Amino acid sequence: MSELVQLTRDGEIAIITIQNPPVNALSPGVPEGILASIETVASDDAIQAAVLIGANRRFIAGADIKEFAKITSGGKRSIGLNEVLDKVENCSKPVVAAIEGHAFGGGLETAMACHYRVAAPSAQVGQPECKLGIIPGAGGTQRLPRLCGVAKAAELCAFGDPVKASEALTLGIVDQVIAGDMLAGAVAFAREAAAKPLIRTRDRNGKLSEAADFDAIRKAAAKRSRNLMAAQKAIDSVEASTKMSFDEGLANEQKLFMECLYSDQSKAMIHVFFGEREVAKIPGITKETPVIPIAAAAVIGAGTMGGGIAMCFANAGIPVIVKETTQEALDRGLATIRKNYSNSVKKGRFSQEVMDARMALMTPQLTYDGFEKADIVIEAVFEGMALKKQIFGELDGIVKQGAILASNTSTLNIDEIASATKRPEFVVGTHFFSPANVMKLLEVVRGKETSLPVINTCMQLGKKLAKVSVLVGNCFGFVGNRMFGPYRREAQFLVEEGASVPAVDQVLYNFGMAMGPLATGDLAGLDVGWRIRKEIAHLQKPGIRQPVAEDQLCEKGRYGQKTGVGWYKYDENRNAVVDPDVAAWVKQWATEKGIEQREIGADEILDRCIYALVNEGARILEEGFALRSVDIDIVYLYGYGFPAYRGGPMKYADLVGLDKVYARICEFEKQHGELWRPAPLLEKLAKEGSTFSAWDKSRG
Ligand code: T1G
Repeated sequence: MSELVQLTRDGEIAIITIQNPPVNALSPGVPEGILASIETVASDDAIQAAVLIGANRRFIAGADIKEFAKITSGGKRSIGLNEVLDKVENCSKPVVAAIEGHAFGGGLETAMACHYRVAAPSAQVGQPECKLGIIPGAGGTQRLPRLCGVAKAAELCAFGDPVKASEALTLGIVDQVIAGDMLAGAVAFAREAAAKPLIRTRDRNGKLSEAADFDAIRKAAAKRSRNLMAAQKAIDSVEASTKMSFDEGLANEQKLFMECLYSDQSKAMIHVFFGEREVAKIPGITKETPVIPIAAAAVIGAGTMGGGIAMCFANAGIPVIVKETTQEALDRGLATIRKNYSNSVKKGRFSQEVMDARMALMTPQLTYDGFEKADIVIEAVFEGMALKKQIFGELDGIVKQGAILASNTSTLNIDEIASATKRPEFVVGTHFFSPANVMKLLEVVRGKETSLPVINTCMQLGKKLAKVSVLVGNCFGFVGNRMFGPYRREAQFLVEEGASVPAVDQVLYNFGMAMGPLATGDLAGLDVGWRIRKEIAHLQKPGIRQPVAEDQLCEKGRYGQKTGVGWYKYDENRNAVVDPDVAAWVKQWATEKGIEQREIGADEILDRCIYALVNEGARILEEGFALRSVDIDIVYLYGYGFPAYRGGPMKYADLVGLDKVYARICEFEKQHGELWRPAPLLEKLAKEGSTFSAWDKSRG
């Protein structure tokens, strides 16, 4: 028996225990161990039934995702699970799956091949494969509809959301919910089952004839996961279960599974799965690195960002002081917070009691009273260096030693802000994204003095605030905004050169971005970039082309949604309406600048915008302002609406091929000059036929 699967007995009941920490994935050796155990159960007359359970109160989290690359690189034929599950299902003795923690993907498929399933109240089951760009590949789309009905099975496989044990019981996925000692309860259940006739899940065809509006489910899946192939394929496979025999359905599922597995979408989404976990690993930070306890917080500024940040702390149950300079500003800030919470209550996200409890954790005030008790203070005031340094100077005299002083600046120099204090090792950037109570990304900006315990604390705090924390370096715009500059620059240049505003946005929207670059400018406020450009105008290199259109729009007071006009006009429901005036003005501004207007195709629009991201990303990596290319990808997925099925800008470039990306950028350099000078790292990797992912690995 492999050490990954243990077979023990409790009288006439066999206990098959999966022990493959941390999540009991079906790594090589586990399916084999299950198979050997089942063969023993079937052949030993002393055994009446069996329980399949996971060690550490965790059932099986699915196939070993790390193995997929071996399949797509030709090193391995398949996950080889179907043969094993066929043996489980055809075992002559009842096999009971005892589910604690997560039964996900191949884990649920294994449980459904068993004859019965019992679950702990806190257990969750699900088919999240579509979040990896694949579909269930071991019978999930054939056995699940037989247990919970066709429509529900299609939804569970297309959306990938888990269901709790109580709902799984109602749906018929599990047969009993057992509180307390799971093993004892499962063994007792198995004893009873031994006396009952065996029913294989594959034979439970009753629910296959239930009505299901597959087109409605396809539409809902397309709305929720735009352009995601796996979601649609999963629905196709479940629908096939109503038209084919079990074995035909299984073969069809395998075919669709392989189509998805070999797709770029799946490679991208598996990259994201491991990337979300990789970004939390910081060289030099270990389990021994101290974490500063955060039991009380304070936020300076109750504006859009300050208010959203305060909500994050209250949502996490951490008391938070909210300081403003005027009562009017404080009232306005609190009113916005209250409105946001009321909207959530109206939408049934949580109760009025929860809202009241969160509001009660906030202390709005005009003074620094109580700041001496705060474990972290986050400054979220206007983007002005002088004001920030004044505030950090004041905080330095008030806040207790050992507390963290953080700035929510989105562009300014953390070291310069820290220089206003005598404790730069406790100063850090915590760059939230608007709306801060919604957006999942948190850029943790390390200053040159910022200590590892402070970084460690902020990375962990991000998790507590339900954020994805990414550590970035202290360069202008850090990672996200530094790359966003060239991306939006190219979008403006393309419009000045003749592309229409909606055309540019539509190309990036079709690519999968949540919103086009120009509409995003209108959402964030065109004046934000305009003020920053004016602040740094003295830094601009002479002779380098600068976009003109957005500054001109701002000169006209067109800041975007907040003024009702920007690149677009906005109706009373904030829907964007194309404004022909803008096209006429841009034509005039371009002509004044001697910029020739021409027909521009979708490929050029896409490549200039996305490759501007990639080129700047490569510069950030070689300058050391991001630890790994995957960190940049995660920043773009959670902060800038980059589609997960593209993997992020750096992974997308890898999938296109860095040689092609480099060649295209060289073309643009010829046409548009030094703004498009390829980053040396990109040039190097392209010429070596390598990838950014390989570069990450090479840095260990
Ligand atoms: N394969 C390989 N490694 C895995 C893994 C998996 N399925 N799941 C987790 N890990 C690693 C993870 O990278 C991390 O590693 C460590 O385990 C702890 O994970 C045939 C084809 C179960 C909810 O999609 O959702 O089955 O960073 O930090 O927060 O049809 O892990 O420590 O080195 O996430 O407690 C379908 C994926 C696979 C579930 C636990 N299954 N896992 O969350 O721990 S495809 C999934 C999760 C499949 C079949 C198909 C979560 C979790 P490291 P963690 P956690």
